[in-house]
Amino acid sequence: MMHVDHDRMANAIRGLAMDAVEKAKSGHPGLPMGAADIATVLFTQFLKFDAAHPAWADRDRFVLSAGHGSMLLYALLYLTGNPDMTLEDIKRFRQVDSRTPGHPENFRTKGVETTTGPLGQGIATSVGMALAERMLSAEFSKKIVDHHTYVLASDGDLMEGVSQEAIAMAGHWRLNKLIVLYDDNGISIDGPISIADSVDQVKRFKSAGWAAELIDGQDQAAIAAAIARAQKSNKPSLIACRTTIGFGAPTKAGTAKAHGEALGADELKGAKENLRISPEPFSVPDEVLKAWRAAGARGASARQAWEARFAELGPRKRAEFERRLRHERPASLAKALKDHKKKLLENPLHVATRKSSEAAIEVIAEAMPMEFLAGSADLTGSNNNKAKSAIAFSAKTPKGRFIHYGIREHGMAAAMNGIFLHGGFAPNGATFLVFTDYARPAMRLAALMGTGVVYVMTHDSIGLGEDGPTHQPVEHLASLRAIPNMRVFRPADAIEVAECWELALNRSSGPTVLALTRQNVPQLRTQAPSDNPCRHGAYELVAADGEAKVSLFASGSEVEIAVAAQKELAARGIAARVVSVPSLELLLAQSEEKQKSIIGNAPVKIAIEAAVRFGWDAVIGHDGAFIGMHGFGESGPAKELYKHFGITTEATVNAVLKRMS
Ligand SMILES: Cc1ncc(C[n+]2csc(CCOP(=O)(O)OP(=O)(O)O)c2C)c(N)n1
Repeated sequence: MMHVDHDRMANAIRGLAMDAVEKAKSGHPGLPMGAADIATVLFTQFLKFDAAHPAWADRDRFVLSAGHGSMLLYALLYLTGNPDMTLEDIKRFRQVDSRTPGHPENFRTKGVETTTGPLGQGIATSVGMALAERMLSAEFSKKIVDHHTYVLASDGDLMEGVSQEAIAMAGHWRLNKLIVLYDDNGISIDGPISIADSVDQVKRFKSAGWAAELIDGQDQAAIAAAIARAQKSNKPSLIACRTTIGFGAPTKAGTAKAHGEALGADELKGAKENLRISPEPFSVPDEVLKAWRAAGARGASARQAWEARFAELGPRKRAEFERRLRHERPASLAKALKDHKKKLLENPLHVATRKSSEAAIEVIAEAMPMEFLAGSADLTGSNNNKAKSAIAFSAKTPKGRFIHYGIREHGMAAAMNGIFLHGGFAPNGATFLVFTDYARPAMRLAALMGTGVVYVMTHDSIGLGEDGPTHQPVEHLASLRAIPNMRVFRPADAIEVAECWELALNRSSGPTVLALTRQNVPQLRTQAPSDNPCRHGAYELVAADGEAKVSLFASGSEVEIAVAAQKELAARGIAARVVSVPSLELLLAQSEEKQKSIIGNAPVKIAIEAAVRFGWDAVIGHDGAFIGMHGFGESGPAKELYKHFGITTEATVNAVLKRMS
């Protein structure tokens, strides 16, 4: 085969990026042009991948954390021969329904490992990927799992706070197969980085337990030598690659003008002349394309060798590995939870839902001990999501299945995305519900990408008591429910907790929040039908005696209040029913007919939830009564607070009487 030199291969990336951005009149040419040498060295000499099989389990992962430079990734996918990326796709950059959207979307484009664009998310997600690799490798052996996670990160990625959480975790866990290539071009949108930042990134990473060095990111030999060193390190590695943004552009190179807009006809012409590439848009010389295709097929033999090793595993181990990667649950899970519910009916548990969640977790962890991967952001004893059998994960105990994430809610949520995307685990992470605010950007991405992660969010209302309004969520349920594809469950008792856990673990198309109480609640369910009524979001828990005049809707800890009010109303001769609503948005996603059957047509509709009203009008109507919070909470014992804010049986009964008079 004819030898094509590195520069021509790198310039093919530059040419495609410039042309695609120019055609779309939108996008970011600067990063692909500056980082083309890094990408070319990585993809032609180091990255273990087979372009024809982008989902091969033991491939190296490549995360473009600086998602705005998406044309770098699309050019690489096309050049290396990913079957789903054609030149036509490149020409449709940033168009509706294209495989080349503004920022990389893993659910749209094969070969894109994770969705990036919100800066910092990619690097934080990659820590979860590297963590999953470490764990799965320890379990299934290096013969089956042995790959690197490479990240291309920009100044913006490293300025975002979440990157600090991520690098601290990776350093602490000694994730030495994580290699971050930092596109150190000193430029962001507003101009030189120096106007806003003076961090020494090499020192910063070193202090977090990384190997770190600064190299010339336009020098292919230096890049290759640094990656080779990083591969041998016993620490995660940062390679700060000094580059020129918009490399090759005659007047815009090295300036913020190259960052985020089309170069314009003259500048583009000049850049192509400088780089000695054809003025013809989207043209890649045959021999250059061939050289790239050869690079894309370079890993085929490694993949085949892996397949042979995999075939040597026993059939059970093979099936287990494949099931785990498909995010399917073992058959034993359903049975274990069914038995658990049966036991609860025989011996009811009148405890906080965080405690009944702990009881469910004991059963779940026994059914899926190696894939159920819990963790907490330093609230393990309060969140109650650690199974007794689970030992802590650490650099020395990679088979540990409980992760002490430290006080890093955002890093935890992003890492969970990476763990899920890597495959092999059902990750759940815990903190207080109010601190979902700290994890929210990663939770939103989880919903967008459809990662089946579970958030165990305890202390879910004013019911947490004395810690006061800083710790008492009021708007969080509504705001989480507003995220498309986010499922929020607020179970009322031990049986619902088990049912919601089952639904959460079987959901591989999106994330689930389990909102759990600090305070005790009674077990209200006296039956556990073989199907799971929580799957409709709501169901009638207590029927009215005769035709219902009143429907009481409640979630979580307030279902107890609804049940008590129903009894009191019955004593006064008023027929009321109670509908438990573990998931409001799931109820509202049911068919019209199903919703009608659950919501019913009693003339008086009341909702009770120790949170803001937002969202409940869809069930109770504008004229329905809402018993809940109207502002922030207060510090005090939980029982006093419920009285103080009027979230009581008495207030519920009075609201009914007022509406019936
Ligand atoms: C969380 C977040 N905040 C803001 C932005 C908008 N944004 C896109 S790129 C960018 C900065 C780009 O600077 P740098 O990371 O150095 O990239 P380069 O200029 O090298 O392409 C910003 C602020 C974003 N994508 N994500």
